[in-house]
Amino acid sequence: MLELYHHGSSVCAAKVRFVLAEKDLQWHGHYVDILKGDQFDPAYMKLNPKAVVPTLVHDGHVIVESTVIAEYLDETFPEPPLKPAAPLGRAHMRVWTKAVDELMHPACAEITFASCHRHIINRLPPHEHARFLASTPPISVTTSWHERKKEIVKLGFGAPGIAAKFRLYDSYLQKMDDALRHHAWLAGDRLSLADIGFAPYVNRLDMLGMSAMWTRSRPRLTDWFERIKARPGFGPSFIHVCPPDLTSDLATFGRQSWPEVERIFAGD
Ligand SMILES: N[C@@H](CCC(=O)N[C@@H](CS)C(=O)NCC(=O)O)C(=O)O
Repeated sequence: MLELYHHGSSVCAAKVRFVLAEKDLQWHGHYVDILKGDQFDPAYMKLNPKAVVPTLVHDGHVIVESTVIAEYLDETFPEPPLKPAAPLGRAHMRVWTKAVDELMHPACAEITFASCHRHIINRLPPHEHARFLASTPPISVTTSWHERKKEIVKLGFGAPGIAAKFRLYDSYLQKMDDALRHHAWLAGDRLSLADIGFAPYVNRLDMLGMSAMWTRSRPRLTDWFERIKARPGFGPSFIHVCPPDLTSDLATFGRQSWPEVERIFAGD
């Protein structure tokens, strides 16, 4: 049995849901509301000591780290394969998935909190707000997330370094557009874990109403995302699983944040 601990707006959880959907695997979900602090429940932290989602439990075996989970699922359930057949292709694919883990994800966490999630956290009653911000373990989304989350919840776009995260994100949108000049998908002619790894990060901007970051000037990326959205697993993995109030918060707060984003790129 496959059990997934996940959350509606978690990019890392969306990656795993998308793999499960592409492989047509049945799974049982446990919803962990990371905006209310469910991830800090000691029972959950026994499964995932970083207090993050997702966590996969397969026949009682616990597997953490979304990129590791994605590869585990691909090896355990090989059809259809989501890795290029040749070692060189797999190396190219892993350069993309490594960039997701090392660069895109930390940038996405900051962008999402500065644009939207800080407003949701700031709606918590004072005692829950304080407990929520105190609970992040020392090693979590990043090794500085405990302090950084507090800072971004307080200062939003005023937190130092937010503009750099948007620029980094933007530079990867350009790398994707460039790569798609040579083949239909990021690591070759077939959808792979590289595309599945990046799809949640492009979708995050889309749900924040920030798709102009690629639709205005990156036609290959625009086409790629249309093809991602056309896959049968996209709706169930990315959209339907996100509670309507959270979808609405992402759209509303994202729209309010857009002028700040435009200011960042106008300063280039
Ligand atoms: N490297 C981890 C990162 C997981 C992660 O950062 N998850 C986020 C949601 S996408 C989370 O659970 N955040 C909890 C928090 O901010 O307290 C993975 O790929 O699984």
